[in-house]
Amino acid sequence: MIADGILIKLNEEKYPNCYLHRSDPNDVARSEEATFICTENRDHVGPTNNWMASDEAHAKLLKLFDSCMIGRTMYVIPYVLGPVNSPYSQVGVELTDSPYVAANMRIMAKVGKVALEHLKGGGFVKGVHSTGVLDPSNRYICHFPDEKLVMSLNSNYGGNALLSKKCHSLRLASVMARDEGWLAEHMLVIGIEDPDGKVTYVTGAFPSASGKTNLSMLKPPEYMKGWNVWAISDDIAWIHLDSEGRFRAINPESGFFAVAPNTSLETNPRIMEMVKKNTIFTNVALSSDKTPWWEGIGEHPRKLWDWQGKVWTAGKSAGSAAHPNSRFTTSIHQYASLSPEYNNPNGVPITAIIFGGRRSELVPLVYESFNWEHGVLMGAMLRVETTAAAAGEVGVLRNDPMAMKPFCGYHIADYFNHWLSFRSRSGKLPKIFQINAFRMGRDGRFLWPGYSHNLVVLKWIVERCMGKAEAVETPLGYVPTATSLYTEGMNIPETTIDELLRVDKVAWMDELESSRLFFESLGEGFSTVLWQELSKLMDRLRESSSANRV
Ligand code: OXD
Ligand code: MN
Repeated sequence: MIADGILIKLNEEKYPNCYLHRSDPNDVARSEEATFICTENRDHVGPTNNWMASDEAHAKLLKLFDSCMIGRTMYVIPYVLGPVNSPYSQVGVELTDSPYVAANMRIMAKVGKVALEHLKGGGFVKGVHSTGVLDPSNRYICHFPDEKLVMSLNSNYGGNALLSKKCHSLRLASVMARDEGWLAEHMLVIGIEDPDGKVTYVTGAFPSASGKTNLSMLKPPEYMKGWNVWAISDDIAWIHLDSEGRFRAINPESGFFAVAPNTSLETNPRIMEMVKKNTIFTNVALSSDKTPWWEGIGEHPRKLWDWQGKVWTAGKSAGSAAHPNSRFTTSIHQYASLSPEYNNPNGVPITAIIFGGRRSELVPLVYESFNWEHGVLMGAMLRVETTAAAAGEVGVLRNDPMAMKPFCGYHIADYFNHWLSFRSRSGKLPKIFQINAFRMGRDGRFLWPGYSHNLVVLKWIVERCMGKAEAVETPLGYVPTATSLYTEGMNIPETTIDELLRVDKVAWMDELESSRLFFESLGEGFSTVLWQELSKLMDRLRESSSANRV
């Protein structure tokens, strides 16, 4: 790859066994417009997915794939997703003509003989990928849930081409999960250790590039001695019910393919330490000493090449030096605070589920749902600002229910019903929370410092689950009292905390109206339980005048 110009070797002393890859500029993010769910019947996929009839998709793709690998090397990548020996793990095989994809897959999944051993005569997901000619007008990422097949052409970008990730672990797995009674979710999984040594496991669904990796790899702030966060997953969770009806989560992946910009020794020293060896960087900038650079990492070096390899001068060159969606791919085993439970074949027991995303206004820093159905409504109503992880405009508000809009492989109304079905199947339902670390003040600055300080929010969530932390009952749900959130040593003015926790009832009525329109667009299959929850929330907002402390 170095000889062919696909990779640039980085400084061996400072970044041993690390490489830089520069993508074609038209291929730097997930291509949602080129992503299709292919079934016989359009109703299967609903209005939030692109649909193609499976016959038509087969015919189209077979033609486009014809001879596409001539003169290239084809890599055959058998992989296991999940801990070896876990009943929840799955096998897939990806064929690709991209050495870059093969090298990334080797980090992101357990590949090789281990997959054949796990197979034991069972089925596997089939993935066919070709770089093609990177023609965006003939780019297709097609999923065939009925055949457990993915075909991806004309993109080498991670989310489009590492077929174990979004294609298998989420789009196809979500269909299997519905049919078999489990959940395949766009969620981080972490263990939060308190000063008594008790670890509480939580999952968190946030849209792409909204802080999941940072939250899962958070280093506690100085003022939270005795606390720690153990990572199990930064992106995907497969959640099964155990024999006692408890939610148990595993991470199907073995590596991180995560956003680089804004990661620094200050914001996340644990990630900085992890990526210092055996890492593939994609579309970051390059310093003259052959070390990677991105916006937010610190001082500009004197000389820099941008993500396209052009000389870049601070204050003079247009755009950013690193692409906003530039990434690192690193093995999870290099992470110092990896949970000892990461490989537990039964997964970890989940006490709380968090929904979140970027909202510069409206959504309080944290609040708790009243019950499961209300929590499912909270997830279904998730409306967030778009990020650079998908091609298209950034910062536009869109409905992204459960952070699964781009990843749910079937009708989203049906998906909500699947979530609701856990009410009767589990006697140990996790509590559901929503968080928003991106609320801004009138001056356009973030009110909350985020990063390591997010542990203050996680602590409140853990303490709510233990029945310890105080809250105020608002129409929206349980919101912390300023004192229950306050953690000794935290240096944030009380007025800022008040603003972060404020529930703006008028603005919420507008939000509910846009949720109503979204739900209406989902057709007749949309749950009556969620309609009732929405109207209860409307009534609470209309009627409320004061809040009750609970
Ligand atoms: C990702 C994404 O890369 O969500 O994880 O786009
Ligand atoms: Mn993701």
